[in-house]
Amino acid sequence: MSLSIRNVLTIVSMLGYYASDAKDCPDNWTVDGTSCYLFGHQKLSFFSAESYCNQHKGHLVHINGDQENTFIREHLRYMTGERWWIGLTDDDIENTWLWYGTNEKAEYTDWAPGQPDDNGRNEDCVEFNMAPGYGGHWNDGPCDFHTFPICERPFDDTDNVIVG
Ligand SMILES: [Ca+2]
Ligand SMILES: [Ca+2]
Ligand SMILES: [Ca+2]
Repeated sequence: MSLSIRNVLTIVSMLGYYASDAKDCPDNWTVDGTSCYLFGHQKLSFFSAESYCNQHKGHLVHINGDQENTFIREHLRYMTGERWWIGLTDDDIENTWLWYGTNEKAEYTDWAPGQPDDNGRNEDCVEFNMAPGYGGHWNDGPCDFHTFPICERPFDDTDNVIVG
C-alpha cells in the first residue's frame, strides 16, 4: 500500500484534531470521558477543598459510575497522598448522601467495608481512601480533616480552550 499525498494530509489533520482535543482541559488537568480532573497538592478541609475547586471553575468530583470511579482509583495509585476528598456529604441529613451543591443522591457508591460508619457521630464528608485498610474505596470522615481535593469540571468539547 502506498500513501497518497491526500491520505497523508488526512492523517496529519486527524492528528491535529486529537492534539487540539487534548487541550480542552486546562494545564495540569487530566481528561477522562466528558470531564477534566485536577488532583490538588494542598491539604484542605472538605469545604475549603470545594472552594479551591470553585476557584478553578470546578467542584469536588461527583463520581457517577464505575468507569469514573475506576479512572480515579487508577490515577491515585500513582499519587503519594492516601486520602482524597470527593464531593459527597451527609452534612445536611445524616445518612442521606448528596453530591455537594446539588439535591442529587448518590446512586452509585463504592464504600469500603464497614463504611459509612459516622465514627464519633462526626463523619459527614467522603474521601477516596487508598490506605491498605480501605483498599481504594470510599470512607466517611470528619469534614474538618485536611486532605487533598479531587476537582472536576466539564470537558469543553468546543474549540475554546478554557483559561484558568
Ligand atoms: Ca463526574
Ligand atoms: Ca454522617
Ligand atoms: Ca468512616
